[in-house]
Amino acid sequence: MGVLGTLLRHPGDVIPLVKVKRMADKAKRLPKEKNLAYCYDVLNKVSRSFAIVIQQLDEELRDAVCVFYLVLRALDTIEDDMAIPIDEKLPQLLEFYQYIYDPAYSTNCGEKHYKDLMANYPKVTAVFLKLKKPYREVIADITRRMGAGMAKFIEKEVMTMEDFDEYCHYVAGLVGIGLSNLWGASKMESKEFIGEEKLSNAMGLFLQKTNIIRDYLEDIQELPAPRMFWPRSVWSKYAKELDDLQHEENRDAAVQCMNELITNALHHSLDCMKYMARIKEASIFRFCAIPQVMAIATLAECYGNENVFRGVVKIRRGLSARIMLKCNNMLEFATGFKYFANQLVHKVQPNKDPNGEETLRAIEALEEVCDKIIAEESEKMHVARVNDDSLPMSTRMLLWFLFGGYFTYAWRLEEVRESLGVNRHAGDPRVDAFQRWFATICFIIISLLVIVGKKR
Ligand code: D61
Ligand code: MG
Repeated sequence: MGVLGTLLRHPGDVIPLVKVKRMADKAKRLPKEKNLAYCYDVLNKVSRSFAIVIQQLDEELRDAVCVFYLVLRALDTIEDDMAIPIDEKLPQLLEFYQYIYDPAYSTNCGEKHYKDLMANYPKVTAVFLKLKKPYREVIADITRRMGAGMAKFIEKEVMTMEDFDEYCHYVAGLVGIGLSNLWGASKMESKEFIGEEKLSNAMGLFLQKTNIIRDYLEDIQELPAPRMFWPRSVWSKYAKELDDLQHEENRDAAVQCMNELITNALHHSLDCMKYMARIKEASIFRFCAIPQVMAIATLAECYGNENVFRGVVKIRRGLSARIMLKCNNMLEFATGFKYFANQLVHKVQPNKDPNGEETLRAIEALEEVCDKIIAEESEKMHVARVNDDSLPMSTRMLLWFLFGGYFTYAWRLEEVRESLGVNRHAGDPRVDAFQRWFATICFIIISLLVIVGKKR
């Protein structure tokens, strides 16, 4: 189906797509300083979606998070390059956290934009070295731990569910932990975020597991050697070899296997909701919320979907644009989560799927939490609206002009009479005096009301 067909089916996508295109164009405008400009340019090239959410962060954190991303992306490029022999890769992964302080460090690995990043790495280092010390320390600490974890798994197969969680902790959970440390160090969020590992880890696991599930085919077909992250304890229930799942004759088993992994990933969603509920600052909230809602939308799209074993399954661009615009607060976030949880639950066939019942339970628990948050947040908004008894600006102005007019009229009664061709002394002076004082008192009261602006 072409672009036009998609838009005709989803006309509501058009405006979000235009708005997000504008955001993306804005994200492509580069800073003046040349090293910083390189960082944002290469960020846009290696990750369109993270580029947009990083660019909308507050100035205080933007460059630190951009560099954090690029440092880890560089480390991951070494991990992912299947052409590097293990005896060279291992020390590189273990020592990478030291290279990030070396202004001359660069290397030749990866492909396309990743290769470019590795070749121009000194530009990233230049920006890294200018970051505040607490930010540098967080980045170096996470890089060290991630490199050690990647090294551990370089020859180790993901066998059990514990291995799966451990690997995902190294490559993504640690990102969540590092980000929490950055939030705390910036003082934009409470210092409780510093050292918080459980919920921060879950944020990463949910995203990484979603990627691993979606990318089955791409990873298994990787050249020169396949990358495999699906845990053996799960896939071995459905096939002799993980590779077999890509073949047409094993489609049903493959889909059931994937569904089991999706159900496992869904178990992290409750901790993700808890993490999100703790965030106060709006740009950090959006930064964290958007990837999470994208992830649950991707899981809903993949669930029961044979196409995962035929090619790349992605959410509609229009849908991802709508998600980007509807992640501004806890109410929108819980509403989005619930929407996709609901899409997923409608695909569950408990009699056909051996894990159907468990999936239903996981979704039920998630929907319950979403409903609770939606109710609480709607109530908060309602209370805020009721307590907000300030008069709108337009009403204040109107009142002020009306009584200002009356005030002027009362003090210039004689001129008014004259201009109407009446004798200026035609009125009762006592009534005139009363009008002047009455208008003055009214005007003072209204002026105060306009400034304070309360209804009651
Ligand atoms: C809040 C907001 C964003 C979060 C978060 C909490 C918690 C964790 C994460 C982002 C990280 C999620 C990673 C999910 C995507 N997976 C990958 O990119 C895999 O590589 C993992 C190692 C490098 C991590 C790089 C990274 C990613 C996102 C960041 C970040 C660093 C720094 C700051 C903000 C976001 C995957 O990569 C393959 C590819 O996409 O090319 C892999 O090799 O498995
Ligand atoms: Mg990797």
